[in-house]
Amino acid sequence: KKVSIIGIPLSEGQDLEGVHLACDDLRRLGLYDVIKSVGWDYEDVGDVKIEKKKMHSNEKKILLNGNGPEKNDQNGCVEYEENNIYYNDIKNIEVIGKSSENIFKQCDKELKKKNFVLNIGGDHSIAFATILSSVHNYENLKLVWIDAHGDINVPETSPSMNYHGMPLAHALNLFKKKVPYFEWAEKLKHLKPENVALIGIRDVDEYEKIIIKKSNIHYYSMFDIDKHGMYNICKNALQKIDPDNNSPIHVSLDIDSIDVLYAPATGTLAKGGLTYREIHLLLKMLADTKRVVCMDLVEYNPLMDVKDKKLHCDSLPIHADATVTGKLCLEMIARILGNDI
Ligand code: DIR
Ligand code: MN
Ligand code: MN
Repeated sequence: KKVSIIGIPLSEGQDLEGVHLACDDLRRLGLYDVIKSVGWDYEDVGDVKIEKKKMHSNEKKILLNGNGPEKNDQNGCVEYEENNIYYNDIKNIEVIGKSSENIFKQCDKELKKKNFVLNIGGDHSIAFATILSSVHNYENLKLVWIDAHGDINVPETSPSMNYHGMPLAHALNLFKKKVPYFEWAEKLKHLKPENVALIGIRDVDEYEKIIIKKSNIHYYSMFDIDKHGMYNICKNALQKIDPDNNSPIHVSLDIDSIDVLYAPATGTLAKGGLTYREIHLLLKMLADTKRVVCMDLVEYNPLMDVKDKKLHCDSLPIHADATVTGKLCLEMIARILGNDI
């Protein structure tokens, strides 16, 4: 029972400074002790090399000018103007594409050891490479993507041109054109939509909604969770993606899925998120499958975190200085590794 820890300080998929500090922050707050305390060995393989490039400030392009993508054609199909320029205009695509190859290789190496691979971001951009690694190593891999957002924009529909809003679409091979600096991935197996459950969504862009609805992924909005409760939602999601209960699972956890009250330190806050109990129940149920092989923990921005009030005592060996969101991250890691009460 060993965890491979991979730090992935990639922050170029979004606009804010700080998300690259998460891996070192969690190391400092007690990551190793927490992992040991729930009965696992660990191997920290350090940080993946991010291929930095000096950026000249690129003016935000208004991409959805004119009519934007057609959304009312007969089949409910999303049609959009096809134009190469969009793909080169994904912000920081060179850094992200080149670094993603490094991420893929490191993740692949760790998965081959049959360790539980813990990828600590960084922003959600890292997930294209980590997921392709998991798909590459595990036949029939299933994905549980936990997020306030869909992250399923394609360049033609993205309102921000930030790549962290697109990695799920990219991993599903929904992009219509080749992406510069991602040539290394072109021959790799991608994800199939029926193997994906997207849980917690509540802040989804106009065209993303259409993509989600027609893509054949299984999706669960906050309303679904309100109505049926997390226990039923998680049971249903697992039943849909893995009816035989025997497939390996990759969990991609965006900290912004959780309510601001419990996870204030992230760049794109969306009101009305998962409660403390809901995220713990979800991770507990996933852990109980004993089939989670890899988890991404992304979008934690230590620069935005707030002091923990310490009104409670902690059963985990977390550093006394831990801030609210940092502490939650460590609790969630313990939970996915099987911390059961
Ligand atoms: C928005 C925000 N949907 C975008 N996305 C994310 O820029 O595409 N925020 N992932 O965390
Ligand atoms: Mn995300
Ligand atoms: Mn998000």
